[in-house]
Amino acid sequence: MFISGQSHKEYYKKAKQTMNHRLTFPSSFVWGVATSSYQIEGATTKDGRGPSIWDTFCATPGKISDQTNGAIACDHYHLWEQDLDLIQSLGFKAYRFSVAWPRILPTGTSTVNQKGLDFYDRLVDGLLERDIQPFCTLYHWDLPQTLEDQGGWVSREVVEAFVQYADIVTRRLGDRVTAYATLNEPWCSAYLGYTQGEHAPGYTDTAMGLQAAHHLLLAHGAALPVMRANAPNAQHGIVVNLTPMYPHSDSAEDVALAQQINGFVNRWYLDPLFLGNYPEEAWEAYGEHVPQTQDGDLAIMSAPLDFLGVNYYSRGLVAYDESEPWPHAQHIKLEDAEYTDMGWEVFPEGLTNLLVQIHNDYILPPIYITENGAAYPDELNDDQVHDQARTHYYETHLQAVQNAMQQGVDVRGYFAWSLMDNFEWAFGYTKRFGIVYVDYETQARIPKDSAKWFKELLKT
Ligand code: IFM
Repeated sequence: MFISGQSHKEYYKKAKQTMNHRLTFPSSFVWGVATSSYQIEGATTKDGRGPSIWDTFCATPGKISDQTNGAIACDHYHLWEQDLDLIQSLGFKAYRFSVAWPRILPTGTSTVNQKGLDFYDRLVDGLLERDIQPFCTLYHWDLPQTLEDQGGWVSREVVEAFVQYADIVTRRLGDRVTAYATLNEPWCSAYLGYTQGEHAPGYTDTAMGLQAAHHLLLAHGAALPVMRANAPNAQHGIVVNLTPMYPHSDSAEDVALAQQINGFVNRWYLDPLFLGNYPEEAWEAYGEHVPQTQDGDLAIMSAPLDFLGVNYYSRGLVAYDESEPWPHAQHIKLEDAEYTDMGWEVFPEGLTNLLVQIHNDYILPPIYITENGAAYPDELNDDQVHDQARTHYYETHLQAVQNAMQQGVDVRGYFAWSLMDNFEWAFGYTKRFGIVYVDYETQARIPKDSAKWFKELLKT
């Protein structure tokens, strides 16, 4: 996760050389596509769904770049059957979706909305009928607004609320689901939502972010025994986003900075989950902002897992710069590198290095790559989208996964982000991550060339 020692030129030379290698994965390898509730479902006021923090955030002027929201999104709530047909037609055998907490418990706790549960019940059955394994994430950022009004993830009471919610969903869906993830990307919920403010609920306070992170992992750990009791044959885990940090130069400052940020971004989550403690140096560095904890919290947070979901998009490349606010990091853009429409460097080797490094640093359960993909400014012409750059991204990242597996990392599956273009949070509908193009006017789904590439790949 903290990696140094290879020049950019060397990397690109090597990446080109490895390009034509064949992709060969074990026959048991799980191939899937991923989405999340708020990004695709729409129908935010239908059938008793309560408001979430994202409905509130989107209604706040200036928060979403194109002033949109998830009210309609891909209208998946109504078009789910055709979407499952689409997944099947592309040859994927697994689908990672998330449940919208405010559909199940419109005010966060107590009153259960049966219609919300019915929707996911039908979805899961629909997947099984099509021979697609359901991978269900319980929390992909749409916290019920009522819970946020009571302090959200900063308040310890949210832990009990999450356990109740996890209990209700897993009791209903049970072992029909192949794998449950408690949380998607707790760093994003905590840091982007409470420290940096780019995501809902939009606070800008370091201590709040760290307290939220603590309660997220605590809620995750507290829910696991309940989930296991309700679905004893399902796999139970968590999904984290990991960004391997690289120093821009070999200078002592750059190297120390990359190591420090690795502590904040990656180890802040992995150490509690797999070592049962917070990384010491990062804890020291946060000083007065560290979270309030109680005895036994870390034991709960580090409960054994059946799988770890890893989301990877890019690396971090940092240089120490005194003029930047603490921790004095300048995020470097290279002239000779490729970047996606998000401004994220295309760096497949980072995925290999990351996987090998965490495999060496922790005793891990099997890994699924639960998200990987790229946004590009796609153009639709004659019902075709020639998204060569995206296909190239997938091909090279799959090679990176394969390289890690050859070095002993136990990766069991790969989910492309995303099945279709959708609501990209603070960027609204301006970024397209799908392998299927969505015409938001007509809700037509048009497989891009990358989807056709996957279809061919999966045939073999
Ligand atoms: O769209 C998001 C997703 O919701 C979480 N992981 C990163 C994706 C791309 O930004």
